[in-house]
Amino acid sequence: MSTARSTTPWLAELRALLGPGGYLDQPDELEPFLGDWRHLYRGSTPMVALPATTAEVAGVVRVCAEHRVPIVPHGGNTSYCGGATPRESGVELVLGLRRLNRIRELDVDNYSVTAEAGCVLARLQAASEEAGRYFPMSLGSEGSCTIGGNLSTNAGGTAVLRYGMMRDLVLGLEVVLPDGRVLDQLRSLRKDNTGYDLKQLFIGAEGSLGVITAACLKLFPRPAAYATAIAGLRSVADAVTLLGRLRDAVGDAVVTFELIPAGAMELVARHVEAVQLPFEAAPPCSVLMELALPAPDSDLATRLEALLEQALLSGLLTDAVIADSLARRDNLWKLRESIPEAQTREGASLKHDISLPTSALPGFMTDAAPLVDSIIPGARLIAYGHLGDGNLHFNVSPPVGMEATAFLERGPALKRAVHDLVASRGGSFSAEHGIGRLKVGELERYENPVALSLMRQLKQSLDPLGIMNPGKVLA
Ligand code: 2HG
Ligand code: ZN
Repeated sequence: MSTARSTTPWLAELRALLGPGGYLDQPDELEPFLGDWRHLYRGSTPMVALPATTAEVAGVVRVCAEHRVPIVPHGGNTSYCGGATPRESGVELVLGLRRLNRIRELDVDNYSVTAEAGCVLARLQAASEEAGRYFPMSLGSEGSCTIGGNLSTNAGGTAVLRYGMMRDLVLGLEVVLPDGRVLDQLRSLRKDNTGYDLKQLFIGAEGSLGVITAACLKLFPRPAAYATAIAGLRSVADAVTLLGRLRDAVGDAVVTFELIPAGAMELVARHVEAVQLPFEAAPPCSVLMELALPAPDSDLATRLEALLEQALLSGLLTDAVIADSLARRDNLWKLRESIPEAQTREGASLKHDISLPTSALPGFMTDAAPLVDSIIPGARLIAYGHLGDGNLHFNVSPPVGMEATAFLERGPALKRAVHDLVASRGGSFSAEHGIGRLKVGELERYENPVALSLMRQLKQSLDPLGIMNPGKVLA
């Protein structure tokens, strides 16, 4: 394959441009780039370009524009929707950003950091920490996902309640446009009212409008005091009430508020070693909550304890455990972060990444649970996650004993019913995982027609040749 293709002019031009070490084109080297980690898609490509500078990215894009070669930007390959996987045609170039990974500047006084797209999230967190600052984006895949991917999918995670999504953490952006020009808006300003906010166009666009090469991101005071607890409750409605009480009492100190239903605890208990369950019997709902303050505050845990005690006395909670050591805190976090892995180990699952106004979640759950059962009788609904910001991973495992194929065949019917219900309540079918290839049809179905036509106009005007990650986000 590589000999036949080596005569293709654009491949030869890219080899000359990038030099040895700047691309991969042998079958075994290409292999890791051909599939997404959920095994939803498997495509093909003749080359993975690995530019190390923004100028090289611009050069690659110019060659591709000239030869009409589609480009698939690729970060840490942790997309949930196949956004970074080439399609099956074999004519798309994968543009790997892992060599473009420098932290260009960390401005302590300005509370900002400028990093390149291929920088792994955990590295940025560590560099911020070393400088006495805090970068709050926090996700299960932080050891391998990259800043470029976080921006391109507008990542969420477990601290959105307090700090917002990736979009909210951006001060400036550098983007290579589909014609190879570089949009340099790497400003580190908190106030800048100079026309349209162009950077926002590229955040969440999954590489369909250009390639994000670097970003200037907001930093925050480093938390010095934490208080972490898990509470058992009877219902999602009670969890929403608890969240209100907590926020009333300690305001923005509430960083994390994650729902863990009994079914999720059972899966973790079955499949993940070394996690200790906090309660003898799993309550219908549990909530992992974490408060944090920048100043040392030995009182924070005591205040949380008092709040939870009050809630217990008033009957809102059925149980509560405060993490009184770092090891216990880590254990609670491991319990939460292990849910996706535990559900995968259990077998097939059908995932829905939904969000609603937090106030609408209890009513939604009341109606959605019987809906699931009516479509797949006996199916196990494991709706968990970021309750504090209204985002639940409404994931379903098969009834015990049901064949995976028979179960997965019911997927489209279930998806339609769940997404229809979400839409009817003013919610979103993609809260934090993006559209990628997986949800292109859902966007067409549920997006407001005026918004959809504006998106198409934008795509057409920025990428008239249609070379930027075609078939992702928009059909
Ligand atoms: C999480 O919050 C991730 O753990 C994964 O977003 C969700 O696997 C999922 O559906
Ligand atoms: Zn999540």
